[in-house]
Amino acid sequence: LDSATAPLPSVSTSNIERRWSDITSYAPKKKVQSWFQLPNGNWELGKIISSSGTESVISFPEGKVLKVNSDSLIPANPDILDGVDDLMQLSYLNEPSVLYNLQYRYNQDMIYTKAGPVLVAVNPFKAVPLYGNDYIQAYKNKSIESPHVYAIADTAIREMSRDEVNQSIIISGESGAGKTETAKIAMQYLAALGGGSGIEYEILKTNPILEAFGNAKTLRNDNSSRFGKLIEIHFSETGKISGAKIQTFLLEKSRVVQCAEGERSYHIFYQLCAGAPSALKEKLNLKDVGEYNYLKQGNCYSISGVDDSEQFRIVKEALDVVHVSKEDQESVFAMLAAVLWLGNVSFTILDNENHVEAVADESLINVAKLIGCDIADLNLALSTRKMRVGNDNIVQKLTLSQAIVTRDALAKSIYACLFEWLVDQINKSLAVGKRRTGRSISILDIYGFESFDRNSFEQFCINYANERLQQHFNRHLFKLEQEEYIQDGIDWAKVDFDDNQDCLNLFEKKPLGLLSLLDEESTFPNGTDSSFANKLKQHLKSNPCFRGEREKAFTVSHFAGEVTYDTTGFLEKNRDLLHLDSIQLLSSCLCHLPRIFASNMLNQSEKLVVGPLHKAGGADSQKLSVATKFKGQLFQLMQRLESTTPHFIRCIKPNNLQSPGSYEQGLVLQQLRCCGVLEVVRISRSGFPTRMSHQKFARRYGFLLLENVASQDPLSVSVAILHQFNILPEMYQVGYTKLFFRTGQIGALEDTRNRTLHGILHVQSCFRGHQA
Ligand code: AOV
Ligand code: MG
Repeated sequence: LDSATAPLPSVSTSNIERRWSDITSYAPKKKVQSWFQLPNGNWELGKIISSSGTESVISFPEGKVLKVNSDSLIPANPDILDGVDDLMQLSYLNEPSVLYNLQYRYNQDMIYTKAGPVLVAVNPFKAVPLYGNDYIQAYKNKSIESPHVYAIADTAIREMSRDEVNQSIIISGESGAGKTETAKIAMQYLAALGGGSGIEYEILKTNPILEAFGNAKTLRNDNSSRFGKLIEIHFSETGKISGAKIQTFLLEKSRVVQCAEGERSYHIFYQLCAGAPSALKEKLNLKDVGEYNYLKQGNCYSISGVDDSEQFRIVKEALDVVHVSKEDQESVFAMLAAVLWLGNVSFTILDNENHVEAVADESLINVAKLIGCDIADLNLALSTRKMRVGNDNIVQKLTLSQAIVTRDALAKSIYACLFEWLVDQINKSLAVGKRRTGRSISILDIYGFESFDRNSFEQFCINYANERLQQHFNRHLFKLEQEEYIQDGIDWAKVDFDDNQDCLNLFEKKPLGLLSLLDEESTFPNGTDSSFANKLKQHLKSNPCFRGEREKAFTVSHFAGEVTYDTTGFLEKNRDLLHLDSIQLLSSCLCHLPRIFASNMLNQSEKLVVGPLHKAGGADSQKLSVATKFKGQLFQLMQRLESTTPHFIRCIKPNNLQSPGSYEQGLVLQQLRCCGVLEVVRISRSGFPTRMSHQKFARRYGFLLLENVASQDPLSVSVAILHQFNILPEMYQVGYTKLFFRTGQIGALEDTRNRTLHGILHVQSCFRGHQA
């Protein structure tokens, strides 16, 4: 029982964030360390030499001595606390101390630190020696204790079987902070522990595929996810992986046809052009990346340190593993080539009304050949539009700008359908067998918060998703926590946190929220981006999270900072219409993929509706706007996550250069502040994160009791256990229905229980051996 009775670190909540003037009152003689903020905003550690009244003299390591206002000093922790594993252990939990602790660890490649229940991961931007089989085994055997994604994944597995509750690992952070890498590291651990059936290998191979088709180089991240992903990994009774299911959210379609200077389109296009063997190149008429308009605009073709042709080989191999046939793979590549050639299709102007037809050049011919349709049909689909007027079908010629929009819409929808089709194929291959247990661990990796010089509809959706996710984080770590304490009659100090409900209301309120107004304007035939912007300014000007800007722009105060959105293109992207002509064209194709796409698209007419689908119409089924559909998906996602035990990982980007060894305090601090990490630590420190009902506690540990308890009711048994194990009174609280423990308390009990059980089993097997 050693570990249970060992002295426990004392937890104190009284000395959090004291200002220097408080400290000096009881330790005036000692040379205490203190933080002083330099004009550049960074903090420097100095020693107080003397202080009198409001002034202190402070000396810095290089011999510099300053006389400063005592109020500007913030107490530093004693050296012995340098680089602690968990920020909860810091005596002073002020911002410079937290920044310093993370930096101290980061400099030694210890990129993971606990912040109470949350794992903080600082992106190393280089290979760090923390992964692989030896580490996995060590975390499995618990021979390493330091914080790690592996430890989080391990806890998820244990809690899944202990509590019989599904688990989720929710990874958040700004663009480029390391979410996708972290998700892969977690998958690696789950695959290693739950492996055996071979399905784990397939699961890991979905990563290169989805990254090739759904990631791209942006100004923030060379491998930026342009879609959200939830992967649900299912486990059998015996703890083996039995299958998985991937759900994706809103792929950034516009990137296929346009991207900013210095950015790339989706990796797969460059991989295909660089890596296709010559026979395939010939068949698809593939040219150099520089020949394609869609790839030219970013003026960026390669990523330093990445070999696109080698990546192509890896993707093909992965497609084999998830059972996409060679024939289907070739169709996939043909569709990619078709998209590229579509971007090169040009138009000639026929009359002075600017009506056009497509030029019947190599590009048009190649597109027709690749998707398997008639050149004339393709030309008609790109340059005309059939309309019904009364009972007549009339054909309207398109103007140049309409034809370009039609062409790009076709390219975007072919690509989006291809992506969906791939996810479907992957899901078929990973399908959970019939003997599903319903136990699963889900990993959420979405696109991170983004703020560029110019932000459009895509950033609007991405940041809205992050806002929702932040609320989930807040709900779990603050609101629910506080409510649960109050309900169970536990004393505790309330901690304030930044609630982002106001910002969510700005998006979601009906009828006067950003999403509703966007949908309303999208359904008006005469609605334009400027009329939309004007409506926002008119209706939302009194909202504290909203600010109208010049011309067509507006600013939102997000939890992670202010972002100014330019409404140009909002309505078109939200409507996301594909003309019936294009759908009909695809359904007439010889190549089977476009036909599959078309049959999926046919049940979406060109009419945009807002709100719930009208089922009755039958044939006239209608299309939801992009924003409404996305909002629905996010609500569903949050509901699903609500039914799981969450494990949160916060990724932090230490610099904007994507380079190792650079830790910008200001940048890190801003991320720590906006995601509420410090408040989480404060809550956990003053709170009791582990809890168990009286019944469960009595059932689980009752057998360890050495003496019989007079009354068998769960509360009496529980209290007897607490006494027997000498759990200090300040380490737990007894609520009306549950016991609440400070961090680490249950661990010691679990160890004893496991050792005792192991002992019993050992005795039993010896006994059986003896009988035989
Ligand atoms: P993100 O997922 O958070 O951004 P990534 O996971 O793609 O960010 O990480 C960005 C880059 O940081 C990676 O390509 C790696 O080079 C590096 N990196 C991250 N984590 C590690 C690690 N543990 N070890 C080594 N390098 C790492 V976005 O998808 O843009 O929001 O939409
Ligand atoms: Mg990512």
